[in-house]
Amino acid sequence: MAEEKIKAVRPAKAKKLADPIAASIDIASQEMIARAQTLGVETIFDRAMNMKPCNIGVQGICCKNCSMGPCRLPLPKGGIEGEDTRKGLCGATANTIAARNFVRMIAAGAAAHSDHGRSVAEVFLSAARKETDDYQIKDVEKLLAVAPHLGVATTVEVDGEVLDRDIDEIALEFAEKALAEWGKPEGELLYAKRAPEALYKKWKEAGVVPRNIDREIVELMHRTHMGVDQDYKNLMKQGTRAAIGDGWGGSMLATDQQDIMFGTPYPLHAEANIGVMKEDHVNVVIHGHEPVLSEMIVAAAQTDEMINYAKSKGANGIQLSGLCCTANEILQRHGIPPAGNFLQQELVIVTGACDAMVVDVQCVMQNLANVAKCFHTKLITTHPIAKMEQENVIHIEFDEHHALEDAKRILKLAIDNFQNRDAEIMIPKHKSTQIAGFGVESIKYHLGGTFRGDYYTLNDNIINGRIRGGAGVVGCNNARQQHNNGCIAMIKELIKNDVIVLTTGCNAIACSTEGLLTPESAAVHCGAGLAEVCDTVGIPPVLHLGSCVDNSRILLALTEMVKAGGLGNDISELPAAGSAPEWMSEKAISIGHYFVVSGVYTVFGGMLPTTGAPVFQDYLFKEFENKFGGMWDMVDDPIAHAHAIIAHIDKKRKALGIDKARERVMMDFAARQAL
Ligand code: SF4
Ligand code: MSK
Repeated sequence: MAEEKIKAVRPAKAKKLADPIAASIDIASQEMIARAQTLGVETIFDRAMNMKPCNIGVQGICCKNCSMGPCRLPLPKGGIEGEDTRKGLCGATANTIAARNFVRMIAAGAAAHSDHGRSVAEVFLSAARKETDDYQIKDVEKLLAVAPHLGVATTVEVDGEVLDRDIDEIALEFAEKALAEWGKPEGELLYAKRAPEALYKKWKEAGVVPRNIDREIVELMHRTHMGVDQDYKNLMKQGTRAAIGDGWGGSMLATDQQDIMFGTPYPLHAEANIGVMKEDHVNVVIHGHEPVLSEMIVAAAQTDEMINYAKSKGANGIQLSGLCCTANEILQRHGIPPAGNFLQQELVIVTGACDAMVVDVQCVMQNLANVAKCFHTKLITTHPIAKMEQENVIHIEFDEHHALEDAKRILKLAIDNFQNRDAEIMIPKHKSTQIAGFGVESIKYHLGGTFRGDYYTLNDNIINGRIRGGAGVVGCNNARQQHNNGCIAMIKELIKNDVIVLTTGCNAIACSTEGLLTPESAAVHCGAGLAEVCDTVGIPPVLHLGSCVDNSRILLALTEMVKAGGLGNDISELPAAGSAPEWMSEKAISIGHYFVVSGVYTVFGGMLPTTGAPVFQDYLFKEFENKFGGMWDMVDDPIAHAHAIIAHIDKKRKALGIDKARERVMMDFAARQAL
């Protein structure tokens, strides 16, 4: 019985429990937190009550890069007066320690995104070589669009005549060149030239164009080893190079190759939140980041073989749902609903209806195994680099050469487990609807029109003041903050002030559960100008652009805005900003930094690990603006956070001379048609 299993993992000592309402603004999550507590199942929300973060670590000034430490350099009470004499045993200053820690976060984040990208590139190469039948080149148009960026010709000259080149040949050359971007011995990251010319020039002059994706990460690890680079500015220079290698390299290549193999997302309708699970179906929840396996699970779950097998076991079908960015990947391309974001992963199991949770890489909490132990849930790891030590975890290693077979094996395990449900099922009723699946291409279509084929209409609406500016709001949840509150309160304030939002990751899922991803939400939450544009073109005020690696779509959307004209020559001139109100992962730091060095003012909520080294922090928050036009900032309060962004947008509007919005006119039919 579930109760006996629960007793086996219940902490011996009574601990403080989280207040469900203070822990999350989402009602479904509140219900599941309360249920977990009733059953004695510990979740992250309770653990956050009992373990406080280290006050020195949180400020970024603890060094453990050698065994003479850890050396901790707390800020003196009342701050630093005069010279900062703090140093570690080796003499490392607070600036050096904080910078080393910061760039190691960039290294880890860039490595996570880029290693994901490499896995995709390897599968892409298998597909291009036709070593597998399970993956194909699905989106030829996208392949033809991106191939020239890797120097792959799409036409061939025969006897003076220009002919289309064979698609298989293009795919193979693209696959080989893409994979080489991770470790080629010379040259520079080819995609860097996709940035606006003015930005590429700034990078070139500053010497930060990546040589290849891996090398910059390895060099960061070298330079942060004890006794190597001890100049915070020089450390940040290499951090910049690695971050560009992520955003404009590993992540962008991941997005492109996923689109080519699985299809470029276009707007579609879906549901969201834990309430998407179905009591009478086999519930399979897919969690992590890499879509190569989840694409196969989606395909397998739609086969008659699997559906009939589920029915033979007494279920009415198979209900797939997702968590974190794997959720975003299968949502964007198939309309599979997300069951939740990062902080909801344990709660999905607490329903008692999760027959299997299938995980790949990143953002997967180890405590899932302990929660799964309390119920009948099979927890299945699938990636050779991401296993769990707990005995109840099943490892089924996924191989792209027999991907569909692996996916069916996993699904069968889940279906067989349907009859083993042993706890009362409690699926929250709360779910919402959303329009997801936006991307650079679909924004162009919605706002630019098929014929115009650029972002001019978006720019025009910014110039005329209906849209004040844009914000890329991305990132995680953080158990040190109320779940989803930072994201939602901040975004509502932005759209109320006519700032259109592009979102990805767990922030996008928060928006979906809150109903902000529907065109109808514009009339409820937006200022008059943004509401008018959303109503006219039929888009939500918050556009879901995908997963964490798809932040590259935001970079390219900003680049398209620059190209469309009227808003300056570089991303840094746009009335735009970046934000991660509830960040927690090292990947968020890498994303934040590639936004900054692409010219975007980027604000993080919570705490940045820079506060213990004020000189270093000033370098990031102020001096960086002189280099690439973007800079870091930290504002925890969501409303103040939104207003920091709005103030920046207004500053940029003024610099462009568009601060006095054109006189509003009631739009007649012809004007609407033109829009
Ligand atoms: Fe301490 Fe220096 Fe070793 Fe860091 S590298 S732990 S500051 S002695
Ligand atoms: S999943 S990195 S918690 S966004 Fe991409 Fe969510 Fe952050 Fe993981």
